Amino acid sequence: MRSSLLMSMVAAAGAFVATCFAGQPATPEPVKARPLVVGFSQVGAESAWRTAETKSIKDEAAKRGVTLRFSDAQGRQAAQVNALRSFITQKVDAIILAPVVETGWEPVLREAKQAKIPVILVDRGVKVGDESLYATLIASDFVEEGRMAGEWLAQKTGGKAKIVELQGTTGAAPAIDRQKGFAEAISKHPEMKIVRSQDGRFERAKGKEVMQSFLKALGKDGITAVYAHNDDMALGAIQAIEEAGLKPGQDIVIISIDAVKGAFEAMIDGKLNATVECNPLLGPAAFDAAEKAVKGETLPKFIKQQDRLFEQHEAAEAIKTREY
Ligand code: GYE
Repeated sequence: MRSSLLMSMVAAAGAFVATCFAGQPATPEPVKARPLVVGFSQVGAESAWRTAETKSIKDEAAKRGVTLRFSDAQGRQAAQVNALRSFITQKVDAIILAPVVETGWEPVLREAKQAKIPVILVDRGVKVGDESLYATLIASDFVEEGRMAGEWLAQKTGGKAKIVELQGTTGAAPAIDRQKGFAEAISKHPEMKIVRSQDGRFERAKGKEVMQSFLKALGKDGITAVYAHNDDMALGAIQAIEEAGLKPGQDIVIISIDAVKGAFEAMIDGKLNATVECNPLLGPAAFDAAEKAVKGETLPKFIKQQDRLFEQHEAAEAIKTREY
């Protein structure tokens, strides 16, 4: 009696253990992928465009659970090189770089490559002999933007203008290329001349200062148009023009690039005539690229952003949906 009870207890226990194991998966659950650690070396905070780009990248990192190491170089290439070296020492998974100028990047990019850390370039390109030093460039075509601005101005002025040019940071890809595209477009119009051209560092205060010096040197009749490589400098120039007793947008035609909110407000006020859009919301594309590059996927060398031009008459409607 006792032994049969014992035997049935053993059998029951065995069946219980068997059921437990039958419910277990054959292989252990896959370990969840570790969130990426990404270093972002930003140029600075010189313009509304730049602030919008920083926000887009920070927001997207937070959305994806990416740990972002952020470094602001305050416009100095040396500080960006230091930031990249520190990201390499920290063994980040990927680096996002918005390079202040085009040249001088080969050594540090080679160090990143040796450490097998992919570098995603955002918004500005670099000049390197070896394209394998970066995974991709996500940016606008700045030559095309300059061309659009030049063609628009030719149409607006009937091919006749005394133009002053406010250039972006010397050596920066958008300054070089926006100058090139614009010059190419107006070269078809012999009566369109650039009478002065100077670096305004993409900053509003500097744009104003340079415009003041242009007005002083050339007088009120010496300038009929302003071409600014970004909206912030155009907004600074508008202040200088008003302080000189002239009507911006009427006495002097003004076109710039970026299409930030401030430009739409100035167009609604009739002080800016047109702006060429340049998309700063590069966060989603940058992290898509970083995730692919970390997995070892090959990316196209240039992921081009699509831009368009806005005129005054479109500003009131367009401003309602602008995100930056
Ligand atoms: O147009 C300007 C900024 O690199 C495209 O940099 C960017 C430029 C942008 O500061 O406002």
